Amino acid sequence: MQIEKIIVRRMKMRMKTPFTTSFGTMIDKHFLLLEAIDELGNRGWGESVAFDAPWYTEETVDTNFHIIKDFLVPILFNCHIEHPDDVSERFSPIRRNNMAKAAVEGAIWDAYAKRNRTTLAEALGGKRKRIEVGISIGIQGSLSDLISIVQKYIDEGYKRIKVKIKPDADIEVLKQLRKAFPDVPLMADANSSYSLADAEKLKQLDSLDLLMIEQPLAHDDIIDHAKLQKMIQTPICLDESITSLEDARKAIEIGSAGVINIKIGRVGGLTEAKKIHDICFEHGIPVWCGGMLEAGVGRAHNIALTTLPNFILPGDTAGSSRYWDQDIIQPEVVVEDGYISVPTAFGIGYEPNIEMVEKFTTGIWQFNRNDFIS
Ligand code: OSB
Ligand code: MG
Repeated sequence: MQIEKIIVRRMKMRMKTPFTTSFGTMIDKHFLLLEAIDELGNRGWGESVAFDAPWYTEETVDTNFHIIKDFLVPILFNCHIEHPDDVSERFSPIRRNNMAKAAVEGAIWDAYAKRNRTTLAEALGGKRKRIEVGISIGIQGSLSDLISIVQKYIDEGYKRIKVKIKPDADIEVLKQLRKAFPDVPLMADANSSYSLADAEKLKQLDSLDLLMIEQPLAHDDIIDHAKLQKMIQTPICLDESITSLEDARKAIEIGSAGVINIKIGRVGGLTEAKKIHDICFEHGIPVWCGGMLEAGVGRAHNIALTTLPNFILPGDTAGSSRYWDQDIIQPEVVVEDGYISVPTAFGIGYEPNIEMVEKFTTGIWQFNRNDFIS
């Protein structure tokens, strides 16, 4: 398989409702959309999940553009690829920049699946025909707003509710939520806003029967999470801290996490995501697929990954309509009764809606292999 052309689009989409975390509020989603075209004309699509500011990890839309244009595209045009698994190997001389790598690799996975007339899910080894979905809810202005939003999503069928917490809006909010919804599968995501000094406070979560607490401590920590896990009963789920198979191995070895959230972008692509899935499976650590407020292409990749057997907890990949007035794929991602049906068309299984893609494009760059071969 030879990649002949890469098209990179800079996109801007207004979110249906702003999304607030412990770091701030996102109103517009900026991201890169990639197309990789092989020598037979198969077109694969990938989406970079980096945000416009580096609060979640160090990457941004613009750092991704720089790394893709100046490093990843030249590598890609000067190598041969038998299988998408080769891509991460070719990119390994470039340190980190995982979301940039994942966007390129994702487009190649899609092109590869189309080339082999199979679905991306099958190409990855996934078997599930439908996946269970949960929802992640940003920090709200008031408790009553939060309760009515949770009720709305429960009514829509979502199987698990995740709420964002921060040090001045945490235990009391969760207590009230648990009181209002005694039986709902509930969890909280702190996005790294605590330290080990908050252990006593976090211990109070144990009476609330939460499925897990996601990333309470530093974005790059593994050690303190292991200490915290010995002090609290609520299972710790790592998100930001796991950027590779090696991170997952170490976290499992020292007991930092009972659960791992796998995000394709954070770990550098589907190949690495699969490896993390596999090591967790071997050690009895359940995983679920995290979300980055993706548009349709990124959402489609998440759905395909979630068909692997150890994705036994509902993920954050909700339906298109939770985020967008109109998504950039057709059909859109639809949640019915708390499930998304895995598409059966080849590749990512959804067609880009070119009219919408063009509507939200703010810049476009094309790279041809002929201009790069050395
Ligand atoms: O930590 O999982 C996170 C959104 C932006 C950045 C980080 C996170 C999130 C979410 C939302 O929780 C997931 C989604 O709905 O895509
Ligand atoms: Mg998280």
